[in-house]
Amino acid sequence: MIASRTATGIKAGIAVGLFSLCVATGGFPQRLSPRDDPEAAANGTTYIPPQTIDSGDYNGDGSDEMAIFRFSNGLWGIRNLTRAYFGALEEVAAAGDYDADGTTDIAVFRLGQSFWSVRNLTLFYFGTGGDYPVPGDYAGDGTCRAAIFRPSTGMWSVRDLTRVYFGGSDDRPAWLYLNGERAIATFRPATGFWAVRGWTRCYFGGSEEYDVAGHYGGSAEPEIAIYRPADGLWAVRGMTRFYFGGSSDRPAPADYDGDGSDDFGVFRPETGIWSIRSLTRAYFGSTNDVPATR
Ligand SMILES: [Ca+2]
Ligand SMILES: [Ca+2]
Ligand SMILES: [Ca+2]
Repeated sequence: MIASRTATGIKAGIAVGLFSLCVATGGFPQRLSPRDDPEAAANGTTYIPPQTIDSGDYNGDGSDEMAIFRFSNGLWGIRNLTRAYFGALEEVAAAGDYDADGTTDIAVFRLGQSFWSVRNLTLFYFGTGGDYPVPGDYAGDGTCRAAIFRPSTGMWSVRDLTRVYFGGSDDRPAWLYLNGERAIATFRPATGFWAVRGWTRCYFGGSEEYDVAGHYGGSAEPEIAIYRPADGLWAVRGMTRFYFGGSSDRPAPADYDGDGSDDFGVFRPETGIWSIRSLTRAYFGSTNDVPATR
């Protein structure tokens, strides 16, 4: 657990019975890993929406869009493309290409009930309270499948595909693709231990960092990487280290220019500014928004 960290972030107390939402911003001790704590969120306690996006190419042109999800009212904003309301309180963004047509579909996952809703496509229940949504293309067939990681037992369950036990309650699911398939992978914040099923185990980073594995080198093999908000450090294992971003920034790595390599990006909710290293800066979104791209 990472409760000792202090960071600027978003705090939402959800009073479920009243459907009231009180949002405060500013410094407070909070977990920072973007996939932390759906259970707390489901119970109506302090909550940062997990970042559970599988992909971010909303128009299928090969490059990922800057995109935001506003958990307070379910607003999705896809830059230069569209805005839509889809989702509600206690729902987190779970975008991915669920129908395998090459475009990322807007989708949400309702914490606590494990209700999935994919815009214009489908609705279903998959999982149970306390599960982390980990949608992804686990078969390498272009289809993003609903999937959950259950920390209490270490169970990964991919809808209509498979069930695997890997990791446990100290672990967070890590987004990582290996040779075109979403890997079963975990990051343990307490020790910085990474485990990627069928590939590698190593120590890299720790409790002060986000896991931000990606394809920064443009190959089918991913790179394990971390982002440290305290000082904006990006460290890509075996590749590079540099400073880009700051304490109020959320990492938003994605392939913004469509060249096949992930780009280093950060989103600063306070000002709505996106900075993509060596590429561009843009204003899009605001406080209470989380990046909805990957
Ligand atoms: Ca695109
Ligand atoms: Ca699609
Ligand atoms: Ca790129």
